[in-house]
Amino acid sequence: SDPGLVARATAAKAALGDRVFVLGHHYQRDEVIQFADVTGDSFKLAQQAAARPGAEFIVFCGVHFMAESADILTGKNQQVILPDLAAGCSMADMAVLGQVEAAWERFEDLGITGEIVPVTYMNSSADIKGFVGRNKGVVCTSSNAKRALTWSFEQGSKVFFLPDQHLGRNTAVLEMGFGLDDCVLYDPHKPGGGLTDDELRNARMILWRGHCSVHGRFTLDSVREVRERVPGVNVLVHPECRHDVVRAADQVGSTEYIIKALEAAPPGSAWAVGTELNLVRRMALAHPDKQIMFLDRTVCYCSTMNRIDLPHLVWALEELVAGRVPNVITVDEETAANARVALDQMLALP
Ligand code: CIZ
Ligand code: SF4
Repeated sequence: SDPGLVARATAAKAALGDRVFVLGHHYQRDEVIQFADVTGDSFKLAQQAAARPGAEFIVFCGVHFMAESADILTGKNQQVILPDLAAGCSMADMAVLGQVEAAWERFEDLGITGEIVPVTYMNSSADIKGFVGRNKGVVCTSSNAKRALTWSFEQGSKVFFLPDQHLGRNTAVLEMGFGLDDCVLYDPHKPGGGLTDDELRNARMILWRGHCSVHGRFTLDSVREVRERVPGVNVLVHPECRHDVVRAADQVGSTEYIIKALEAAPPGSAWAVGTELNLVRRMALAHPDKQIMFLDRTVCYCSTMNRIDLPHLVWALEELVAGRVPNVITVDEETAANARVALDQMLALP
């Protein structure tokens, strides 16, 4: 990265000292990660921010929903800053509160809301987490999705899973023994979600039609191609990948699971990894004794994650040094309180 910018970021961070805490998501660029005080997935980062109440400024190098989660979990004296406001998440944007409320009204008309537990993946807006909290549901991450579903099926007979259809389907079918025909897909762009009353009455998993634009791009052909090219390769994918891809893989797991699996892998072993490219490249560089490659060379970075680059980070830090607080992400009190209910429920999962 540009030595001038590296020097400016270093100087600005030093000038701010403990007043600033920089969080770096695993999918961030190396030029940004080098300035992170902690790296992690979205939930770990939000918790780390909350664990440092002395840091007035939390600079979140990640995407919008993650900065919202950090604001929900941190104290009032802490301000969460997103260095580029255009860093959103296409998956989170696929579930808008009005659409989700319209779906819930449809379920209410059918008289089935009493049986349904709403579950939302961490990768959703604060509004959606608030909706789930108001309706006695739970948030989940890709590490605890099975525990969240197990708990939910103790509370009711159906789950309304938002916004990632793949995480919902993969967890229900591959980890909990559900059939594919227990799952239906609710499409917010079709009248009534594109489902008949009977389909909704019979379904156990009502999956929202959302997906990750990065992980959703790996295909069964990606898996076949790498197996042919690299005999003995281990295929390791994130559960945001499509169901057929996860089924064809050797291992599936969250970002933290992927990192640990690659750390523990024996020297000389070959790994094709189906997750975000910045992370895979960093893991390949960190473990030169292992052959770590990207599952499909045509799939690229998460474009919104990559919006946070060193120039944006330098700008945000220098603004803080100058006494201005740029790009603050705030969640209104009522939404935050409801979202906290759903997040606390996740933390209380057995
Ligand atoms: O795919 C993502 O964006 C993930 C895994 C986010 C997260 O929760 O850290
Ligand atoms: Fe959203 Fe996918 Fe990018 Fe994660 S990798 S921020 S889920 S679009």
